[in-house]
Amino acid sequence: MNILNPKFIISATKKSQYPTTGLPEVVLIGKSNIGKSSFINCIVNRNKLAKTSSTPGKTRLVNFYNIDDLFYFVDLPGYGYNKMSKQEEKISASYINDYLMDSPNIRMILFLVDIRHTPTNLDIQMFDWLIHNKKEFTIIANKSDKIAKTKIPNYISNISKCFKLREYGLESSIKIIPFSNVNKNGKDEILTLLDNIL
Ligand SMILES: Nc1nc2c(ncn2[C@@H]2O[C@H](COP(=O)(O)OP(=O)(O)OP(=O)(O)O)[C@@H](O)[C@H]2O)c(=O)[nH]1
Ligand SMILES: [Mg+2]
Repeated sequence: MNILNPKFIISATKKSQYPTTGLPEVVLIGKSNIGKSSFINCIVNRNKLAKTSSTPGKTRLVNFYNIDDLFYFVDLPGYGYNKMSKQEEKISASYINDYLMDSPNIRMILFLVDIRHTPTNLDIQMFDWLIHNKKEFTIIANKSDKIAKTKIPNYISNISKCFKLREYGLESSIKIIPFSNVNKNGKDEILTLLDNIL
């Protein structure tokens, strides 16, 4: 896939604002500051299409990007940003929930976690929610530039253990892809995945 014309469409606060073209949607979920917005920029080869920040809590709404009229990237707010007020947290959670619960066009869910760290309690909650709601998803182990290449398999198997993939019999159905927005590790694999599902 060679992306030529990615366009920002809308920052939605309610379902009535979601696009109605019926194009498939590829959605990014994960904790604040994990690199969801950076991931979109990396895949579409633009530095500033999606707004990113070194401070967590940058993305607050449901952002739709039209990618060459082939699909939408949907950038959701992150969770677990501890400087958010309870009220803000509730609003963010409702945006995430509303979108994931009943968007008919979701084709692919990319669940970003930090390759270096044991998934947080909120990551585990998100994982359980996805499983419980029978959502198919792929885990992106981001920020792999921060660890030695030779150690990547160890970190991936730690994430797999924390999510109990083997125990749940999910080892073969849920992929964990090491990725980096900095050195583009994993980018080709994602582009191939997108080609295959679209
Ligand atoms: N080293 C490294 N830094 C990254 C990577 N991906 C993102 N970052 C940095 O992490 C910070 C957060 O990135 P964002 O893309 O804004 O994160 P987000 O998940 O969209 O965050 P919210 O909008 O708060 O939910 C920025 O400073 C990025 O430069 C990566 O693969 N490697
Ligand atoms: Mg963001």
